[in-house]
Amino acid sequence: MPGDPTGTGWVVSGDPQFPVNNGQLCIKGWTSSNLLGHPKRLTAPLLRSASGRMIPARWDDALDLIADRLLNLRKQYGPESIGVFGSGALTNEKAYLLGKFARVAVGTPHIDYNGRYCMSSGAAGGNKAFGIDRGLPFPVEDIERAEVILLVGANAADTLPPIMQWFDRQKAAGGRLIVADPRRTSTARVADLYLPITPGTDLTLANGLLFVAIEEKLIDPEYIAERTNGFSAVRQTVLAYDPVYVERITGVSESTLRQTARWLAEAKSAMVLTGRGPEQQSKGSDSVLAFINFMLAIGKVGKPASGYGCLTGQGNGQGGREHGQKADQLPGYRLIEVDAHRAAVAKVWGVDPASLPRKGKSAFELLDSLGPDGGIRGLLVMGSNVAVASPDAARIAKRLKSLDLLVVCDSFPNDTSQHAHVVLPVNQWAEEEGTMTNLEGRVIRRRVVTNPPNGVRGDIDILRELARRLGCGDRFDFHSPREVFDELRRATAGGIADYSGITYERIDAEEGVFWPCPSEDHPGTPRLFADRFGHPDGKARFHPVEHRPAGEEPDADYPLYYTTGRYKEHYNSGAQTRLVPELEKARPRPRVQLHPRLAARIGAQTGSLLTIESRRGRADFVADVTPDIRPDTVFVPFHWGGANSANLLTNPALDPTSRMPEFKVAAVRIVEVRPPEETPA
Ligand SMILES: Nc1nc2c(c(=O)[nH]1)N[C@H]1C(S)=C(S)[C@@H](COP(=O)(O)OP(=O)(O)OC[C@H]3O[C@@H](n4cnc5c(=O)[nH]c(N)nc54)[C@H](O)[C@@H]3O)O[C@H]1N2
Ligand SMILES: Nc1nc2c(c(=O)[nH]1)N[C@H]1C(S)=C(S)[C@@H](COP(=O)(O)OP(=O)(O)OC[C@H]3O[C@@H](n4cnc5c(=O)[nH]c(N)nc54)[C@H](O)[C@@H]3O)O[C@H]1N2
Ligand SMILES: [Mo]
Repeated sequence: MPGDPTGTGWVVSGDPQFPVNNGQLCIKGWTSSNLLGHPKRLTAPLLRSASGRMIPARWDDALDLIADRLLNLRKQYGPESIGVFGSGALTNEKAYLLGKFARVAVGTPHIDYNGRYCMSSGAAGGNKAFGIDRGLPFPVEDIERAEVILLVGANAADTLPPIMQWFDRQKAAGGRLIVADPRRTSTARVADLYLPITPGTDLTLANGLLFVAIEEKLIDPEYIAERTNGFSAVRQTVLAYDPVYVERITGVSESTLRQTARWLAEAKSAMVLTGRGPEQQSKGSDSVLAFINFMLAIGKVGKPASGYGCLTGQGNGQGGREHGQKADQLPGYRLIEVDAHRAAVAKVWGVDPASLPRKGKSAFELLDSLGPDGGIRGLLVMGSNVAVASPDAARIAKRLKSLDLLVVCDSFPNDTSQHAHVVLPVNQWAEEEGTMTNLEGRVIRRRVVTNPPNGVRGDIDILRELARRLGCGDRFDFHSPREVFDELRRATAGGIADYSGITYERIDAEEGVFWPCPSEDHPGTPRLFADRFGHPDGKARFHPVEHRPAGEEPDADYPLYYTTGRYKEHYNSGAQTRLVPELEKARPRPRVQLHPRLAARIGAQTGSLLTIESRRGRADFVADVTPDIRPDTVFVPFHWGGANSANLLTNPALDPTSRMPEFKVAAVRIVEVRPPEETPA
């Protein structure tokens, strides 16, 4: 095919008319066609034989076996012995159906998803402060018009390349960009001001910004009085966060702190946007609240081109958290512990509200309960490679191995399906339709462009067929994503994330529709909070939050901060991107970033092989010596499993509100340094 750079017969290109990316894609996007006809693609269900080998099987046999084992577990140990694990990679339709499957067909409370590792702290902060969680309460085009933007622990140049154009235009228009990150990332390099923050201290930084704003009379008393509640308690708390104290904790100098506060507060329009840096901490939701406190106090939320936003992660990171695959949620962003919410959804599902399970375990807690002693003996995984993505990965691998039944639905074998008893091969993105909701709350469509290989089925078909075998066929008789979407619309009606006015036809005609959209003649809601917040009184809420140490701080035994994140060329657990030759060639393995001063102290250079150890485990990484990181911190990307897994070392300390694990802070030591010539090729 002409102009086919991947040689796959397919060309993936952006739509220049689409208002979010204006046609731009990242390297993972335009090489993704490699995955459609990939030789590693799963094309038949696999069953583990008595000898341990995986053997191809007929669909009916695989589905019968799964249903049979699930029924047995349920009979012997009760429905709570079965867990379900979903994903922000699933379309809205699949996420919705998976939540219903767990609660209605299986009857278990234990369903959660990888968004717990991703969006849950940002979501918890937004819900508490604003009464609504939508990643960005405004369209991305507003970024261009913001005079000042503070990006906290978000490396958008690598993780959201198509969005960077909005920051480029913002800067071209004279705007200022500030970046807070322990590493001088490619995003930090284009910033006007860079804050080399100590890992795990974002909350203190934000309280320090508010201290400065109060001291320098930069706050907006009128806005605070009219649009918010609870400022006095926050004012009281932040009085202790003078710049000298803040510098000691965060490593950000007094002058830089004051400059940041002034730029943001004095601008006509300003934004604070957070990524996983401040969120993936055992105080992630309080860190988010601290930044929101500051933005509310300077009167910048709900004003034009202003506000707080959380940069959503996965393709459907937003929609994935709205339709009930989270342990505490039901469709439409309803809560499973609220009786009125249970009743509304039960009515659409045609079940007795009392039959709906209550809230289940959060992602890490669910995985850590696998096996006979934990009580969850069977697990269905749809769209996550939990063996690589979870903190303290060796502990989770052991848990996976102790299951009576592990079912993995995926297009490729991965580090998790290695432990499975049954693997079911599913469609990929280009082979099925459905909807996704992007970081702006814009519901968009996924379209079919090619047929799946023979032998492959859709996730929705799998759920229907399993539900039928579990005796619930009539409630899961869906033969297309559209049919699921029609029920989703009804189930979300009246909820916070109300999709009832959204149709596939409208999405096509309008370049996506923003929720809430309560009726077909409602225009959708691109901008939230201009007039009111989501709480019943329409006001935003301040929350006093205090500094506290990370779950584990460096000490004499483990003297270094360990933090983790991403490369531009790989995606999450790497299950797909490690299969794409161009990406694998560009980044064949993880490297540990460390500062020249630290390298000199331990006798390492670029290319040396370092053995790094935490209280959970040890792993070898090739050194990448660079001044672009704090001297007290090492950084490793988490896209690999096995012996190269960053998560062998991470600490599963959980945020008490969001139950988000602390991927961004642990304490480690370097126990061995081998010279570059001993590094395996
Ligand atoms: N190329 C690529 N793009 C992706 C993904 C991918 O895997 N690869 N994944 C997608 C997903 S699911 C997500 S959630 C997003 C994530 O997007 P980002 O949030 O941008 O990604 P991360 O690299 O996890 O973390 C961002 C930065 O946080 C910094 N950091 C570490 N510790 C701290 C801290 O304590 N405080 C602060 N302020 N910063 C800290 C890291 O140095 C890193 O540069 O990316 C999405 N896009
Ligand atoms: N140390 C450390 N660990 C982290 C993070 C970090 O920053 N540091 N970040 C965390 C974050 S933000 C995230 S989001 C997680 C992500 O990590 P994972 O949850 O492992 O997500 P992916 O690697 O995207 O894996 C998705 C799997 O689902 C499959 N898949 C994709 N689409 C579908 C579908 O439609 N149906 C089915 N059945 N399967 C599908 C893919 O083939 C792949 O095998 O990792 C978390 N883990
Ligand atoms: Mo994520």
